[in-house]
Amino acid sequence: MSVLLTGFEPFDGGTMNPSQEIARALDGREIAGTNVRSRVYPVSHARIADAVRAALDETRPRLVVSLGLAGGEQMIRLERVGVNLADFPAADNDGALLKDTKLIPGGLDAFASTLPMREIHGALLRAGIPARLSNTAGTYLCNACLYLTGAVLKERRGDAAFGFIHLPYLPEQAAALLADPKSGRDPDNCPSMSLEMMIRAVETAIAVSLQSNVSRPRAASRS
Ligand code: PCA
Repeated sequence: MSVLLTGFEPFDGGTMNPSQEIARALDGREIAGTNVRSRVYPVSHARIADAVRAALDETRPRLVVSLGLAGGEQMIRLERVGVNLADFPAADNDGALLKDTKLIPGGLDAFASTLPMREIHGALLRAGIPARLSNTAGTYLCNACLYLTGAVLKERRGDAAFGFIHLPYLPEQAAALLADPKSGRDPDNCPSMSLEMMIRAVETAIAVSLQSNVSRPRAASRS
């Protein structure tokens, strides 16, 4: 039984994405006796559903923790819900700029994360890591990842717990934005968090989820 940890490739002209760095850093690690297997998803409406399906089929996880960058966010953001809507603030990496589009026509309106978000939140704060609960993952690819993970698990009758965590910029990204006058970044509001702290946050989220009751063992017939 494994943990599937997913990140996203860089997007919107960027060259880094903390979620990709964390997914790579933790790939193959063991947390609370469970092996972490990582995948990096494309920032692409056309390709994300197949990528989610392939990752779930290849790893058959008991727990799915997905990560993405929320540029400008000040802290770790624990997403509680993914909605059936693509309404992009910017074009994706294939140049698609979707508006008012269902991720799955006729699908459920939303999927709620089944990670123990309240416990994760408390554990992060106790570990000295700023974090907050969030009721919207936006309407871009991170929301699509959360919604589609819920939808594919339901389709496969999977019982893995799943959820999404948004991350702030890495310090290097914030510094590059502040160095670029064209970025329009306000020096009074350009937060970031070290990779080391974000890795600790994700390790904590995985450990708390594995120790909680929500990640029930699979039925023998499907394992
Ligand atoms: N963040 C974007 C998509 C990929 C990522 O890392 C988002 O918040 O939707």
